[in-house]
Amino acid sequence: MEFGPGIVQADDFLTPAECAEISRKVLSLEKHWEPRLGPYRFATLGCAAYLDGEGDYGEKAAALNELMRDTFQETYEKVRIYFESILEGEVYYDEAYAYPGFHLFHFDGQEISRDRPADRAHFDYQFAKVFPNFASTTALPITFTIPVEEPSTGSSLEMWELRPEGHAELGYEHKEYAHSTPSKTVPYALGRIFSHDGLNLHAMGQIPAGTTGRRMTLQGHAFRTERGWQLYW
Ligand SMILES: O=C(O)CCC(=O)C(=O)O
Repeated sequence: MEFGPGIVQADDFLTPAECAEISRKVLSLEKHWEPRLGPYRFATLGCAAYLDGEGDYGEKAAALNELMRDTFQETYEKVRIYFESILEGEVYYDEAYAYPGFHLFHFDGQEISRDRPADRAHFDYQFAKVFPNFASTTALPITFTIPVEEPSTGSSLEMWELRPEGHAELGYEHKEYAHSTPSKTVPYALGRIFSHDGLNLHAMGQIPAGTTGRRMTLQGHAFRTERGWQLYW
């Protein structure tokens, strides 16, 4: 499988019934959701390196892993088998790292009309926070997103043609770049799995005015290790 500049691999993955069941389970665990900084009542279920990697990532992952694994075991195994079919080598989870988790947003139709994905454009550099030997790995990392519940206007990913080399050349002013440079929209679809290397500037796609409902996605990463590919969040 080839990843790299701008490449998003998309495949059918979960049926609508499986998505509904996962969503039901996530909703039943509302007391474990963690409100996060950001608009649209942003919350997560699970521990994420990009949010928790500078704090107590290891302890937090350990505290949540049993619950996440017991609840979403079938889906995690399906994710593992999927990546084993497109990557070379063993694909596995490591209990010292967090299992894939969920992004949750809620829209009530009253949100400001000019949602701008450029405001949240970013690179997925979080592997550097949780894999101390990341500099010795030459394989590109992988980011994946599976929409399990979509709001009224659907969901998408926004992507710009900017890679880490260009990021450095811009003095890391990537948000200015995103605001002034055209981007490409990758439409999501319920139950499909979308994977890319996370190293193109990207963001959650635009939320059109009047959007209502919940946007729930299963999020995770794969990182190349000596053993194979480790899945984590
Ligand atoms: O929610 C999305 O569509 C994108 C998530 C994202 O930006 C990421 O996983 O890095």
